Amino acid sequence: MMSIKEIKDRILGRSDEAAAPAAAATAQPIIMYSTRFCPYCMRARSLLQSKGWDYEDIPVDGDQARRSEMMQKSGRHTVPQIWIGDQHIGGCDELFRLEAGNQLESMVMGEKQ
Ligand SMILES: N[C@@H](CCC(=O)N[C@@H](CS)C(=O)NCC(=O)O)C(=O)O
Repeated sequence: MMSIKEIKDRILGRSDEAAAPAAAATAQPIIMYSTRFCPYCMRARSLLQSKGWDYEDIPVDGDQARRSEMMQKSGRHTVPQIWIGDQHIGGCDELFRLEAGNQLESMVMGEKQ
């Protein structure tokens, strides 16, 4: 049975070794700038975790330098902002669009985009 902490961690999209199984490495690295409580970030995190993929989550909550870096790299100001390899794919909506179009896995697991 899951502990209250594990249930909370799941809901909040946190992952630690106790709460989540080890994630698998991907051919293309996945990077996501996010904030902890943004619902779009939580949805994106949840999709990536459901795939079992390892990804780098860069928190920008209260970190203006990181947020500026995200804005400069993406040209956008909302979170999340996600990259697969060198390719900026956008936010949560775009991530789910790729999944719905069966393109996400091949981008993540492909050698080149
Ligand atoms: N369509 C975007 C929506 C993202 C979004 O609106 N994120 C909110 C946080 S939940 C945000 O960054 N708001 C700050 C702003 O609009 O400047 C996506 O799918 O990622």
